[in-house]
Amino acid sequence: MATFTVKKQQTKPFDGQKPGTSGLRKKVKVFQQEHYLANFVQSTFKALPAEKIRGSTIVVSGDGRYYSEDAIQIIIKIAAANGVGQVWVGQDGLLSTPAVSCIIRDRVGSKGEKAYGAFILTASHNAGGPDEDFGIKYNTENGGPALESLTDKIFENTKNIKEYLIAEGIPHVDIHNTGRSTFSGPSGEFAVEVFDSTEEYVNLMKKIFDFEAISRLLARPDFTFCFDALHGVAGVYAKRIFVTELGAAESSLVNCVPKEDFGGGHPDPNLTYAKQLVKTMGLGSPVPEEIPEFGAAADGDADRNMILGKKFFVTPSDSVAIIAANAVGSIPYFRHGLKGVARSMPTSAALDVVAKGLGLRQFEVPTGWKFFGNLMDAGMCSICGEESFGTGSDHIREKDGIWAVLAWLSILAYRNRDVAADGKLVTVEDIVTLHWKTYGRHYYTRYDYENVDAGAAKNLMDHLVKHHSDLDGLNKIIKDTRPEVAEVALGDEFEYTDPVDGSVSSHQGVRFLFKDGSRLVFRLSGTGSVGATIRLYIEQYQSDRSKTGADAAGTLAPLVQVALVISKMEEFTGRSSPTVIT
Ligand code: VG1
Ligand code: CO
Repeated sequence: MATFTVKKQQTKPFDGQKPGTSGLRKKVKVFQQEHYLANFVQSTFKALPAEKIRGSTIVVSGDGRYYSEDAIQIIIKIAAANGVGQVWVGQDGLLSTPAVSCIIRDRVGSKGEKAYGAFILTASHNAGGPDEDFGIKYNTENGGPALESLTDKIFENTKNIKEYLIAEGIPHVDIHNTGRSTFSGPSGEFAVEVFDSTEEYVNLMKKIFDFEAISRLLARPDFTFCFDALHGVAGVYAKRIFVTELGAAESSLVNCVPKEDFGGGHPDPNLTYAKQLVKTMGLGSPVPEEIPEFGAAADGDADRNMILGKKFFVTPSDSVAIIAANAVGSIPYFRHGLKGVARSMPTSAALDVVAKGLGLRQFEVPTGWKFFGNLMDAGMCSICGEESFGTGSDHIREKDGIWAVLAWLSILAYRNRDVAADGKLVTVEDIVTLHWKTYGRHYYTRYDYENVDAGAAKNLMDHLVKHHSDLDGLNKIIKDTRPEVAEVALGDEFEYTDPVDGSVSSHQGVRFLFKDGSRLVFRLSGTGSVGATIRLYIEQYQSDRSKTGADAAGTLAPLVQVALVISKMEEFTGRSSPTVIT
């Protein structure tokens, strides 16, 4: 057994190691600076209770993007030096973000031990490769992202760090073959265990869903299926679940081999970046002759999802509402009912209408999955979602792309359980349009202005806040711009008080709530790596069931124009159009 010693390495703080909405994300070149990653990891260990770290098990893995393997080796050495007893690594360093959450919660080691926390190596939907992004985030014992109280501590530590602990004598650990390597250090044995990335996660999915019912759906000759992993880590799980377990054809999987640069694309499942899938599903041009009935994609770390029907896009805000409305009958995990539902503030209120209809508790939290965790731990919420293509439930404490696909397949399987008299398949579009007819429709879109000058973005937000103190003036501008748009009834900055621990998160987005239920929300992204990204969320409710089938862009055009005028978007940012529309 190799032995190691612990070295105190001198270092200096780096600016800007503040974790954002979901961890620390920077260009790979920034992470490659000597001591940069080590500083962050040491600052994290220092923010955690020493007695919990001593002898603990920590998970380290991610979406396999460029720099992951180097990062894993560095973290192993720092963990060993900080007294961690064991590091668990998914084979090839691959674990999806939802799988990490599942590993923390469900995996039991050979001595009955469980993981205390995890470093997830991902910048999620951001591009990868030597000139693109890397990221790291820490998840805690409940399997969810570290809360702000912890990330604030980590950030404070990064500002004062003078040295970090690193093991000397641990060779490069093989992470490509499963097995256990052990080392002997000053405080005893230290082990690295490499395990199959899919097993626990697949077992969990089998407990939640009726795999036989989904297999029967996939076997129908009139049901065709397509899944695009955008070269992210989802491919590993898709192969095992959709092909091996559920019997889908291998050819229904696209871009399912993980690549460290995601094949040069943005691993972001939306209409802009999932180009190939969008075309396959008949939403681009030219429209193919044969279009699958169901298409889905996931992001780099497989926590996001996009659901498409034949020539049909399901907005993420609708998706979570529809899953919630159909969960109890279609998904065995929910057969005893839902404890409650939750959405992030900018997500459309489609979920609220379902909650009201079903008499469920409902919560509105700031952007970022960490805010759902407390509600779920307290047994207050079963299903939650974000407009940013994130959907999930209390089976883990992260959003879950593959889960969302299985949830949709379950709903389709259930709706198609008795072959209808005419034998016609109930499609994704049928399910969504029927939902609108029952609950009304929330027309919705999001405009992103990426890589805007940070000062300009701040000025724009300040300008918007000023409108709050003069709603009459604001309503006059709106009337002069588009008289058909309703008046603003309330303007504020969203503030959230966690009902479980009472913690308050303020400045979570600038809101304008209109008298007819429409909403405009502006916020700055917390996941970008350069400059600022302004997100503009636009929502309009149509309760008249006969008007739910209109074109979304056309319906929202007046409200969009109002948003651009009241924010002076072009004046502040110099941008006449957004980078991405979702
Ligand atoms: C974005 C989304 C947010 C999501 C976060 C992490 O954050 O808006 O809803 O939780 O990304 O998703 P922001 O601060 O850039 O708006 V993931 O899949 O990138 O971890
Ligand atoms: Co992600």
